[in-house]
Amino acid sequence: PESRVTEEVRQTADAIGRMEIRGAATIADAAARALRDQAEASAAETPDALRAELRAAARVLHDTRPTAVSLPNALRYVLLNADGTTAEDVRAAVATSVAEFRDRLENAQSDLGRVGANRLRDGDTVMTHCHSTDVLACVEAAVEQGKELSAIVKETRPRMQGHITARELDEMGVDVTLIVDSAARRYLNDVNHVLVGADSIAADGSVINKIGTSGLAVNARDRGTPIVCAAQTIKLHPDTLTGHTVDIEMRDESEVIDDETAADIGDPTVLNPAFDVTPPRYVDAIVTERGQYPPESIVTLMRELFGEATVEPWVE
Ligand code: RUB
Repeated sequence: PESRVTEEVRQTADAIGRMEIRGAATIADAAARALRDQAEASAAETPDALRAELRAAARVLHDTRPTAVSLPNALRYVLLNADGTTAEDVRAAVATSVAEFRDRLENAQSDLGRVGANRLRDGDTVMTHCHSTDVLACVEAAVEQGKELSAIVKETRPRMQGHITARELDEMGVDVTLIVDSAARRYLNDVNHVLVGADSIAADGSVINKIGTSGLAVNARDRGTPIVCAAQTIKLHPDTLTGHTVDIEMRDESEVIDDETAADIGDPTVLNPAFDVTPPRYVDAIVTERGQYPPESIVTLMRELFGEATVEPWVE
């Protein structure tokens, strides 16, 4: 089945690895679509052969980036619904579950946006880190309610996802100020809320998000500025219910420094972690499509949604 993984799936996996497709929710959406393309393009004649191909495609997608749990959660959703007694049935079941999954993702984001918007008041200023579609959904819903907002946007070294956030906020009519990451503490007194997204949420309420989130949260707590994490329930990491930790992706040093500059300064070791872990005590609230939770009680929602056991349907 490995050799039958389609070029489209491989291209999606490459694009996720290179971060052309990035952000937890966007990665989940692309992975689900890639599985649908695999099912459509497959020449498999039996349901078992088709399911084996889908599992192989899921493994290729799964092995791209380790931290955003929305990726395995998306793969699990589609594979567990790939039922049918003929290959045609399985193909149809995959198409239906991918469509369902994408609808749920979209609805979850707009429901979450309305919950998050209730925290924001007319005239508020928010500080953002990285680029999160869940965070932007909260801001957009607030703007649609007629609230005028300003934003202080951290540029987010090394990949500058803050630029994407700045553009999208500007398009919503939000007044945007861009700062370098290290200026965040200086401006925390000027903001009413810090809004961040999540790649994963652990059972103890820890938020795993873009590197720099934890330092920002500690500083926000020190300054008394509330920090809110906007994360759909697809960001809840089921493995953490059984004691597993979340892998933090280490990325290439070329994202931080080019070879020539590195040589000039004596070729130091360069570390480039993409994410960090913010302990629950520094987070005021996790906003989901099911409502707002204190981080410490997110575990009750996780048990309700996942039960105790996690399955990995892509493993052979
Ligand atoms: C993106 C990042 C985002 C979350 C949430 O990291 O940390 O805050 O993924 O995004 P990267 P969303 O740029 O390395 O993928 O709310 O869109 O799921």
